[in-house]
Parts: sequence; structure tokens; C-alpha cells
Amino acid sequence: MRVDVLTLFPEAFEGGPLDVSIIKRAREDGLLDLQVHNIRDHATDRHRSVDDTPFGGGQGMVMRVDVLDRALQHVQGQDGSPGLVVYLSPQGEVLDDSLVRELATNERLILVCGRYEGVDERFVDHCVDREVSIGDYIVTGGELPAMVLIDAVARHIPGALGDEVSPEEESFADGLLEHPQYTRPAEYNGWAVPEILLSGHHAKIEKWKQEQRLERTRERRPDLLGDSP
Ligand code: 9WO
Repeated sequence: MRVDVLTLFPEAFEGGPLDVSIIKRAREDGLLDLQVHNIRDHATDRHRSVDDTPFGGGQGMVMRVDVLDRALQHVQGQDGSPGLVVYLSPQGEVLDDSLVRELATNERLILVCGRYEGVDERFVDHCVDREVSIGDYIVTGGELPAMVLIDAVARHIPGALGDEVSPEEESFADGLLEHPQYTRPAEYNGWAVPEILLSGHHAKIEKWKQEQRLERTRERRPDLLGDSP
């Protein structure tokens, strides 16, 4: 899978969470080809400006549609596939496990990271396929949300998790939270591990885990069960 990122801060993607562990290995193994591009390289004026004041007034600056479109066209021209264009914004549909899996079916994604007060809406209307939010809060720009999306999607590339693990067996694969986990020592500071896990009764343990998952989901995330909170 190829992922292109359009950003004013390409350095934000260097030596960060995409350069360690599972995602680092996926990139080394050629499963994930991440290409980061500086939007400012496509500014045309003497000052290389990428933003301007909003029509109708209001605070701050808006990213220019002409610069964004030029940057996008340049990157889309680099590969056979135009890719699915995703703009990360709090106005988008909220990312969940099913959207992650859907995005992961694309051979190419192009992620656009906004800054300032956002991008000219004509860019969204004419150039963006999906506007995606990673949750109901504002951050300083789309870069961190893009990294979250890339990490979540890359885990679904066949082979990215290695041979032993499958994302089908993870929490959320069946819409439930995970059961609690424990490891040695069996007792620490008088804090005991649930007896059942030490019993060796495989069937009973599996039943307990499933009960824990249901109970925790009902308690913490009833929305996942379709119940009201
Ligand atoms: C900044 C701002 C400042 C003063 C008044 C209004 C304002 N709105 C914004 C704003 O929304 N800035 C965004 C920064 C513009 C798009 C890129 N930025 C962004 C993306 N912040 N948060 C996200 C984001 C993306 C995906 N999921 C969650 C948050």
C-alpha cells in the first residue's frame, strides 16, 4: 500500500511513531510505502504563500485552494493510481474500526493535513473523497490525526503484524472491548490475579473472558452494543 501525505510540516513525520515497531517493519518490508510531500513546494508567488485571510472575515488564515490543488495534482501524477484523497478534519466522519478496514482496502491513500483555520472549502468539494475525523476534539493540525490513521490502517495490510497475529482477532473485530489481561507474578503486593485464569480449565477460562468482554462493553461503551449510554 502506498500512502502519500501532503503537509506544511513534513518533518513531523520523521523519527516519530511511524519510524518504530510494527509500522517501521512494514515500511522496511515494502508493505507500506510512505511518501511525505511539502505543500509549500507548490506555492507560486515570491513569498511562497500557502494561506490567506478568509472571505467574509473571521480570525486566522485559510489554506489556498490553488496551492493545495497543484500539490495534489503533482502527487497524483506520480503513480498509476490517483488514490483515495482523505482530508483530516474535525468536520469529517468519525474514524472507527469499520472505516479503518474500508480505507485499508485501497492500494493508495493520499492524506491532506490542514493547518491554521482549515482549507478553502472548494478543495474539499472538488478534490477530497473522504473527510475523516479521529475524534471530537481539535488539535493544531492534521498531522497527528494522519499518523493515527496511517498506523491504524497499516496494521490491516496483510503481513504487517507478522505471521502469528491477525487483526481479525483483535478487540473490535467483533465489536466488543478486550477482556483484562494479567501476567506473572500471580500475586504482587497482595494484588491477586483472578483465580480462574490459574485454574487450567480452558473452556471455563474462555467463557470468563467472553463474559468480561460483554460486561466491560456494557459498562463502559454501551454505544458499541447499540444500547443508549
Ligand atoms: C482553528 C481555529 C482557530 C480559531 C478559530 C477557529 C479555529 N478552527 C480551527 C481549526 O479547526 N483548525 C484545524 C486544524 C483546521 C484543519 C486542520 N486542523 C485540525 C485537524 N485540527 N484538528 C484536526 C483534526 C483532524 C481529525 N480529527 C480530529 C481533529
